[in-house]
Amino acid sequence: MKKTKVVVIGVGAVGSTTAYTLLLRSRMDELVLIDANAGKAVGDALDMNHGMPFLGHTKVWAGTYEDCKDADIVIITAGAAQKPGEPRLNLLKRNVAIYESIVTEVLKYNDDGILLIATNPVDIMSYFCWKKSGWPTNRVIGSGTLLDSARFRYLIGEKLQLDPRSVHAHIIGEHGDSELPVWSLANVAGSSIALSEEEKSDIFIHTRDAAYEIIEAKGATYYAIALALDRIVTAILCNESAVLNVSTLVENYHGLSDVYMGVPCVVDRQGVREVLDIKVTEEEKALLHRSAGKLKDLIETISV
Ligand code: 6V0
Repeated sequence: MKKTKVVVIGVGAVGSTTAYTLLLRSRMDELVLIDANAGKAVGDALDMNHGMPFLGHTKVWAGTYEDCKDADIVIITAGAAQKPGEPRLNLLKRNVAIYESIVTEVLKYNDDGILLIATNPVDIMSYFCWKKSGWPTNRVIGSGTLLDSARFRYLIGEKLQLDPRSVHAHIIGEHGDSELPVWSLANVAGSSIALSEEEKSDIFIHTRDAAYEIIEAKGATYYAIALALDRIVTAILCNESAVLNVSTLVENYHGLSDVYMGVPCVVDRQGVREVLDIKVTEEEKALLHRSAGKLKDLIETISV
């Protein structure tokens, strides 16, 4: 049987935590770490290999782009970190420049894997990778609003004193400031969520602004995004057909086309098998259009 292989490009806070999470859960046979800072990848691989007597069979090594050959999934978490006071647009341009070289290198060795993007702004970086790679959209996936939806479910669960796994609720649109909660579909066991408008607004604000709060407290966020990426990898490798709010290309979606954003998708071995056409209210639709409009404006600023 063919060995399953996952490559993580960019083993900073997010990449190394993701790699470690995948390893703990024995998601693949082979795990390759690549970073511009080669020493970091070498050190992480050594450190992880020393845990093998407690774990099992996964082969981990610090590799080169040649190791992308035969990879089932290439996760890209490489990126320039935002400097204090730096506009988002600057970050976008720097990350697009980084991705130009990364995607070019990956494509030399792999033409049938799945690209899983986490670098911010994730919807734009995913759109860039789709265009640059020429791969079908199902094989270029952004982490989208999966993390935001998890934060949302956690906070609703806290409020209702329920296990967040029993809360079904979605954040869609941009992974960022213009994202929106789909309260009209939020439910527990099929019943809508009985919270006041004030409580709902408080939950959404804490969902949307969670990253700011964590970055303020400790400089970066990485545990929950690592679990979200692990969730997507599992849905792909185990051919689960799981419904996950990943970033994908939408076409004729509530009147929106040619933009990547977070929406509920069926994820299986092919990647995004299907985009689910959920029902939203007129107000939610207007917010979704506003979010997509912002993403489209950002896409205009990059050349692919
Ligand atoms: P970090 O800790 O600075 O790690 C970035 C890594 O990328 C470093 O190890 C760099 O050496 C490496 N790198 C830079 N350029 C290259 C290159 N050309 N080739 C290979 N490696 C390179 O950042 P952190 O891990 O905290 O964040 C990484 C990205 O994830 C950022 O864009 C974050 O904004 C983004 N996040 C996305 C989330 C999501 O929900 N999608 C959540 C959290 C963070």
